[in-house]
Amino acid sequence: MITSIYLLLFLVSAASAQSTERFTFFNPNNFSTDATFSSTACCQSSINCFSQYHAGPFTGDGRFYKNITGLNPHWRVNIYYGVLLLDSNNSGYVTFYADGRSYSQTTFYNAYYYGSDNCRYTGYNDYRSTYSYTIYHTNSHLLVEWVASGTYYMNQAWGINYFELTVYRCLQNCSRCTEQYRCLECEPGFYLWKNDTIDICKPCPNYPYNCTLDQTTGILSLSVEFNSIGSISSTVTNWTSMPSGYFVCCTTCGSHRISSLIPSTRNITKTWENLPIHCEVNFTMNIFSVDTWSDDYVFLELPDEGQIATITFNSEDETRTENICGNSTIPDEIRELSARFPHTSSSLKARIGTNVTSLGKMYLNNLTLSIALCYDANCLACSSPFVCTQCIPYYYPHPTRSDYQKCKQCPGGARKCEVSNKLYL
Ligand SMILES: [Ca+2]
Ligand SMILES: [Ca+2]
Repeated sequence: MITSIYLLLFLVSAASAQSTERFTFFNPNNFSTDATFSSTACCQSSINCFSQYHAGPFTGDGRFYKNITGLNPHWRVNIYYGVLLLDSNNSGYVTFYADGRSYSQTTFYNAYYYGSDNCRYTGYNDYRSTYSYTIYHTNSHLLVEWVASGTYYMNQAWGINYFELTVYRCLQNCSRCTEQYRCLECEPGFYLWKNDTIDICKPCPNYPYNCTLDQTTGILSLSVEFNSIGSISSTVTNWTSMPSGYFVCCTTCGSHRISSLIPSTRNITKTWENLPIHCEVNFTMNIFSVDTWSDDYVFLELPDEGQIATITFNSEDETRTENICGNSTIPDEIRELSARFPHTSSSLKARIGTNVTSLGKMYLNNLTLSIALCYDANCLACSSPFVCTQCIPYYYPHPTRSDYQKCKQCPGGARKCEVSNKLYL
């Protein structure tokens, strides 16, 4: 959690949408130490620093560190800092660590001979060295440490006088990436669309609920609704019942924790809007047939196109032996209803219902809507996810293989072009 102190400590130079964030800070009070550090034992006003003073001789100690937390998703960081070795020469050294791994050692030996005399006692030279490391880093926290070791003599000090952290952020809405344009995982409510040159996290059509895109098949699965293990509150969004008020969400049927009940002769409807360009839709769901059914059926219907799938149950079926819920003497049944059909409109309205005449007979859960995306970013229509049949202006569908047809730019910048038979062969 970012505290107000933390905010004061950091000077954020980049907005969240930009590719880098830079934090420049130097206030010793915001670091932790294993020893006493003082700004009064440091340089004159022209150099911002603070240091640890040793009235040695002794064997070294002293650690100056900070655990930086709450970093935005990123793939690398640059760390820039300055180490000070003041006044005396000696045989100690300062090691810098990032997340426990050592990166640099600054020996004290150089201070007296090679520095200029800007700090602490005049007549004793001081040495400042700056370091810059760009490292692969993805965690939301980063531990930076400077540790002094070795043998010290009288009247000397070491310190840090600058620290700057540059965070190379993942693309917008990407929660994990390997480089700026390559995303591994999107934030909740977004799905990962991988292209040749850049990965994009696109919002799920039923935002803010989750969805996932299978990169191999090009199938986008929207969140499971009426989830048997999910939260109750998210499962009925945007569903309406006919007649209204009859749709009961989230009761139980035996050991099946959360299912949804559709009372007899009623149905429920939902509309999905703003679907990405696609060519096919697939519904799957579990249907619970409870107690007595006499060749009654459950249907999935597209109101504009009629019923596209039905599933029929009969409680007299010999295979039906187990009681799940309802009347304990009448066996019940759970079967999957799935329906796969061509579909291209950006809007999809589906209705689910039953003709069973008694109350409390039908439940459903784990409803999933999957759509086969036209995967190419420049594609307007496709026959399958990776076979585009119509492209945006200035592009044409270029057949590479029988199962792969991608949009390519028309030669000479033409707005419209077609691939010839010769090209095709
Ligand atoms: Ca000095
Ligand atoms: Ca029963």
